Amino acid sequence: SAMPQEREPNPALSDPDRPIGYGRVQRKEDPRFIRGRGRYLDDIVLPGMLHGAILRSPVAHARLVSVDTTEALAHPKVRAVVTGKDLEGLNLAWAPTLSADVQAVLATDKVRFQGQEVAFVVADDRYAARDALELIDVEYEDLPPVVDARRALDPGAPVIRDDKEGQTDNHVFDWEAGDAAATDAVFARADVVVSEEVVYPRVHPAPMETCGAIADYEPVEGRLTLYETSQAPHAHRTLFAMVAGIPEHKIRVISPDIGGGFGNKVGIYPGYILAVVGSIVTGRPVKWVEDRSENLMSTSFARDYIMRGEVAATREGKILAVRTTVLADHGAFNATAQPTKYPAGFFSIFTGSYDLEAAHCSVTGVYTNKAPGGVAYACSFRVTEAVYLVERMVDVLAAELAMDPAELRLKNFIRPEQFPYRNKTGWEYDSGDYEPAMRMAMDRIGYADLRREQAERRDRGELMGIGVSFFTETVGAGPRKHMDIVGLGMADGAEVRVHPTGKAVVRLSVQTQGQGHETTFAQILAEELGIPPEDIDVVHGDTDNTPFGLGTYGSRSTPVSGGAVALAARKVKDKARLIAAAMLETRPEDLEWEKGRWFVAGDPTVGKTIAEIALGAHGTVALPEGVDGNLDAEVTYDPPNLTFPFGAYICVVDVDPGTGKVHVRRFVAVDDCGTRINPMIVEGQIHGGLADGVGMALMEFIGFDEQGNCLGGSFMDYLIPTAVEVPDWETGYTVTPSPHHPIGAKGIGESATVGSPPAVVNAVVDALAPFGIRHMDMPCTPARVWAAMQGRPTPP
Ligand code: MCN
Ligand code: CUN
Repeated sequence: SAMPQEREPNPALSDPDRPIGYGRVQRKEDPRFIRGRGRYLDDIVLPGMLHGAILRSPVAHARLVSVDTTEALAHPKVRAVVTGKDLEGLNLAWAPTLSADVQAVLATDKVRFQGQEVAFVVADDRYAARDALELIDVEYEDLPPVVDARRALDPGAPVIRDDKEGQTDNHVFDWEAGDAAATDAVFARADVVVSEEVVYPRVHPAPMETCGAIADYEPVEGRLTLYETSQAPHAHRTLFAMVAGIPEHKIRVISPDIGGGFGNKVGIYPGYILAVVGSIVTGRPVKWVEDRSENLMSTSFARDYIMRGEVAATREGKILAVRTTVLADHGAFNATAQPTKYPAGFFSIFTGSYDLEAAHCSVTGVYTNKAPGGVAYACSFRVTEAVYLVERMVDVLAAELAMDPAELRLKNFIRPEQFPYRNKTGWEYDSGDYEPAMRMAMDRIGYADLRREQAERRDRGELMGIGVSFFTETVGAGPRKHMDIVGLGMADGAEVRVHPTGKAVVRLSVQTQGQGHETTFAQILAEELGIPPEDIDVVHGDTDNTPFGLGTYGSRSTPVSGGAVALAARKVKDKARLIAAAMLETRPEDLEWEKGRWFVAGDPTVGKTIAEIALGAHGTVALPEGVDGNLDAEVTYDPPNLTFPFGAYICVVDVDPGTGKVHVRRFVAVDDCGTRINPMIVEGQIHGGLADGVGMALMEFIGFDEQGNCLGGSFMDYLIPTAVEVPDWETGYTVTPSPHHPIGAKGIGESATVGSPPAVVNAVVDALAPFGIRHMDMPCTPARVWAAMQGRPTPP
């Protein structure tokens, strides 16, 4: 059972010994998962359920001449075959994306990336559906593909999106932030300017469970029940209502247990829509689950930013300004998920943790013949790219100035008294105290000793590198007045009910994918009401049974829904006071609160616990005017600002001079996410994100050949780190509460993925310094490191 195991000070609260709802409690969901009782999408079997499979394009760019389904339809187990032409008739061939573009559900005119959806087969079982795909005869007429984003805007480049009226090139958007003129002026007078092209390659979230859906359309009542691997069930329901024309109250979206999302399950994929079409056509439930290659080749990739970074500084190492131009590869459809007003996400926070005089960035998005997506994989809406750029560039500057990279950072931090800090591209950092985190990381790893060891090893010809990174994250979107996705304001709901016996249920609009919401959201309520977490049930992932909200991504659950839970609990507490006063025949003003109980000021023995008050609310006591007989409350929380967690990471690597293989020897991570609800879960989030970071820095990569063939379509080619490739993580923390969040908490879910790649790459580059290397692009595979040491061109 969930017993208190450790009590940690929580400076956000008046009593520093009080943890948030018992602190390090074990995860309520784990007994279910450990015993094989998790219920994932593929575990769900509905009576009469059919199975769908998608025929995908083998080529990256081609005109679709014909699709002949005759033979597939003749397969004895096939119930339906759907093509783009069929969807055109239903006005469903194209669906809106989350970024005001459209995406083909099934190709009608052309195929635009390898793996694009061309036809959908519904059959009695998964095997028959797959067999029948081979019976479909498609004629393609090859077109030259656009693979290199740098060539996408060349005059004469093939126009990928000739479906869009007025689209005569492969340009998606231009976006800028900051003050170009002021920045140029600072650059013009700076002692030192460094510049580097920094590429954040295309990677994939690659969750253990791939994406899938089961659609169950009931024609008599016109009801659609849609089981989906979705991080945002409510937003999906609204979009389905808008696209499919099914009234929203007749759609129920259920997200069961999710085996990892990492951003991969934010969007609505053609397969989800096709499952719905399949169910409408056949009158039976239809399940569609993609396989690993489909997942890697066709669903939301991440990054793919080509960045030119520039830093202006004084000779003493004071950073004055940063400037960047970015080419963003968006693939064949602009399907990235981010707040509407931010076409390049939150990339403009690329000023990092430093106090600057000026900054400017411009981002140009282009279409290429690659899978769509763009924002996914613990990205915090492109903060990942921003942090990587600035943290790589600070190291480039350190090399130029022959300064220690940790000292250079310490010299330039935003100082504690400057918070709330408005940066030069318009962000207001809520709180921060950077130097102690940096010092703690340096102490923990023994920074000065390591530098001495490195010098000795270098003398012996050994390649040891120490990489430092310091990041500021920005998570918790809204506020709704500034942020929306396709017009839906970024707020989230929570509903609390205290049952007559004092047990409670809290219903959330966000959706866990492994982050432990069933535990931590119970802890927030436990903290506020004094009901033990084991007596609180957390309900999510079912639009019929939870309040509306935009869902889990951008580490926004704690900042937004967590705020909603705390405020709903406080409403319950206020109401409990009125009811307790009625029960005790006293005035509400005469009552005082201690955790779990209202009592008479001056006579602490006279009081009512939350459980007693709940029973009273549902009992026979006469309730005051305007108080109805329950102990429930609901809140939709519109956060006043984002939260800005931060951290200091230091990585030590050894590079084999013979093979170029990088061994990560140590990794120290000091994180600050404000008030920590459950320190164990926070550490788990950090461990996972650090592994992601090592993976991206050293091995993960979705490459393409010149024809646009995807080279990362299986786990043989797309390498993800295992326990063998990662060190034992050494973590530490500081606590700088968010001043505007109801419990002072900031998000943590993406911090380590954002902050760790630069630490690893900085370490590799530091190890290679004897070769005069100042930068190399991820992933630092043995082949690439070896080539860099030989001064040869980078292999793919
Ligand atoms: N938490 C806490 N104290 C804090 C902050 C967070 O105890 N100060 C807890 C939360 O209550 C929650 C967990 O840590 O249980 C993560 O919280 P939060 O930072 O709010 O992030 P979200 O819950 O919104 O999760 C989203 C985030 C994202 S965007 C990606 S991508 C990612 C990540 O979470 N995907 C994950 N971590 C993941 N972890 C797992 N296991 N699986 C994924 O798919
Ligand atoms: Cu960007 S990946 Mo997470 O926000 O779901």
